Amino acid sequence: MQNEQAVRRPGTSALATHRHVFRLSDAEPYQYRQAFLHRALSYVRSRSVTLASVENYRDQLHQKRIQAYAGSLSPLSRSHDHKVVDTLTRDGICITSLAELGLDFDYKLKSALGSLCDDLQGQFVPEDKFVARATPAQILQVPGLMMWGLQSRMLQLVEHYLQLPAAYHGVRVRRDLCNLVENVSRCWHFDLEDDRVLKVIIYLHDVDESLGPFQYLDLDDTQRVRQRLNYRIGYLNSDLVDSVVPAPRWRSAVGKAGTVVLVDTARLVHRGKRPEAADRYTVFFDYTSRQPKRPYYCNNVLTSEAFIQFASTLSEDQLPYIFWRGVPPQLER
Ligand SMILES: O=C(O)CCC(=O)C(=O)O
Ligand SMILES: [Fe+2]
Repeated sequence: MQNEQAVRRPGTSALATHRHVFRLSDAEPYQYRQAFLHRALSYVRSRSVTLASVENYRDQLHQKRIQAYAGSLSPLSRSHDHKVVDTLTRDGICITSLAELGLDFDYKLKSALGSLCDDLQGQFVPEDKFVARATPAQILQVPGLMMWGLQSRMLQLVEHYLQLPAAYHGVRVRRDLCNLVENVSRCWHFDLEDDRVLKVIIYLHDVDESLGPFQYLDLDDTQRVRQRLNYRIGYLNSDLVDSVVPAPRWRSAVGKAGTVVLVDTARLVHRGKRPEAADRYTVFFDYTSRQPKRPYYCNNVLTSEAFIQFASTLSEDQLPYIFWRGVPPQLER
């Protein structure tokens, strides 16, 4: 009190006076904490402002690129192709068949794929994993397989959907084991590589509910999960998804051998259902734009050497589809 009296100045209130009794050394930690909090808050604020403006800027650029590319798209010639692009645009998914697309695998491709599937049966898969994947060498040995995803009608469909020049990430031939493992792509998720990620999934045998169909939530239910679970990235377990979208509303892409599921895995929450009756055999062709939002998530299916080997068979027009990060110097013509 004496101390307080000592520092009280005429005309100041008790509260103000009280403040004066703090010694500088008492105030330091408080000031330090406040300054730290202030700095932390303004950092968070500035970061989110920056991120939001970067995001806006990116969206504007993206729209400009779409507008600039619109004139370069050659018109689709088949009515079924229009239907595919319209359905994909409206629903984020279109389920059709090789025959309906008029892009059936030829005999050589079919029989080589059959042998590859036999080889995959012999491939060792660790207990905690669920996929056996064809190696780059095995993929290149299937005549016409890598090329199937680069044929002009396929690219036309892809680019009409993406509305941008496409990057082709290649082919995956996979055997999904009938086992109990339920993690990563067997849990609900979005793919993050780009604003639009187009996967063309081909079933190599009939796939029913028990054989691990591709599963997805429609756009409205996807939106529900996004909002209610504040979901952006990562994997969601099925109980959590069930609490927002009950399992009877989950959609399964079932179909005969030769079924083609064209799906935007960045727009729809999806997963591969765990096969319960037998292994599932599929071929996946993957596409994004050439300036994907998160290029670090884009995995090359082939090794660089295998890509260069494959590229030696391509025309100049086809190179940018696979070398969207830039054509290697040894291939520049
Ligand atoms: O296995 C499946 O059906 C889906 C796999 C998956 O999530 C994907 O390719 O993005
Ligand atoms: Fe996925």
